[in-house]
Amino acid sequence: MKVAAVATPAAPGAATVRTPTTPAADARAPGPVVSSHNEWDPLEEVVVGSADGAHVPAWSPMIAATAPEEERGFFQRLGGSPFPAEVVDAARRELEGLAELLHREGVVVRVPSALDHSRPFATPDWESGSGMYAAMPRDVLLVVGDEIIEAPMAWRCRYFEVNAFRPLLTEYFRAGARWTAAPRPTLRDEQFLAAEEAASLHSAPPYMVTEYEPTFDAADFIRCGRDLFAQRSHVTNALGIEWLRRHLGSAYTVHVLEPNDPHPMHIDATMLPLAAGKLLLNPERLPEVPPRFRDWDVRFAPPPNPEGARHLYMSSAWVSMNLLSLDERRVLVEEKEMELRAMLRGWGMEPVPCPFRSFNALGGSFHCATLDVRRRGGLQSYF
Ligand code: ABU
Repeated sequence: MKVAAVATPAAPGAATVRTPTTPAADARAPGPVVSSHNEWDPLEEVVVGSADGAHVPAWSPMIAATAPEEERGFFQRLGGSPFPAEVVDAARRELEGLAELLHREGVVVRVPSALDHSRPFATPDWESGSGMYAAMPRDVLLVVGDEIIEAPMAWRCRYFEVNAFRPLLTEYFRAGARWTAAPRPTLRDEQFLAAEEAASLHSAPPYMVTEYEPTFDAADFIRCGRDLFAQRSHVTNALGIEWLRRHLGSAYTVHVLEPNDPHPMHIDATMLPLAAGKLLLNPERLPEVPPRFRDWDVRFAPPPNPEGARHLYMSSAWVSMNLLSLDERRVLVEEKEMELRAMLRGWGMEPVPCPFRSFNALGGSFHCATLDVRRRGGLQSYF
């Protein structure tokens, strides 16, 4: 096996979604280039992920902990190989549709640079037969105010995924953003519960990552101004949450929730604040309103629409509630989620339908596939 010490450098400016990109920095309205404090202020600039060259992660206990059991054969057959072309093509078409919709709404759309996800790579401690993709900027990067934070991700195959976003990060940094990388975990074997250790537990292991070093995926955090809500998961450990808490300092409070999720990985199909005072909850994972939200208008998402059965290789069907807000009223919803659309209308919101069912095969939906780099609005407390 040919092993490269680092992944292919990203080609600066290479775009995978044919959509107008940001005007030159000097043509942009004055103000911070990166500024996003919550999930709902009016959206001005967003990164949309790319399905190009997506590879299936190799089967391992980490994958087994979060992938639906019925898809085990898929990973065992294709792990380390490209996702089937029809899956990637359909996801690419939907990403293009999403980017065009956002552009029509006046949002500046940015895309990651091309990265060769087929290349094996290694550190002094381990090797990975391939990378994965750059489809989910939400997992990789966390925007808190004018700062973009690179997440210390726990899946080895995602170790260099951030490289697809580096040209953008450099550009944002040049334009005044703060740019931080959380301490890069070594991801030695000690970072993971051993397969036999997991198997010896009476029930499913609570978390596959140990507390060896801090790890987190950015999608395990939800932002509500001065308050962030997090969960521990198979990729986010207590040290990772503590690292972010100390890094953000006393201006922010990081709350840890304990959803009832047997396969926790990312909190954005469990809770999603849609506006100041409006919270959408997953009725299975958070059947009781977290105390912090008792003064909010909290509603439970209806069950996902089973119509148009498709393979969900890396997520649950609850990606139905993985939404992206254009502002406090308008929110992107998968077009076939009719019950959710009706529920949102009854809540005084305007659901904006967008086809995105095929993309779900890659493990997420609108929130996962995007990173809101700039929303109009300042830092506030909502509690
Ligand atoms: N990665 C988005 C969350 C998927 C899930 O909770 O099923």
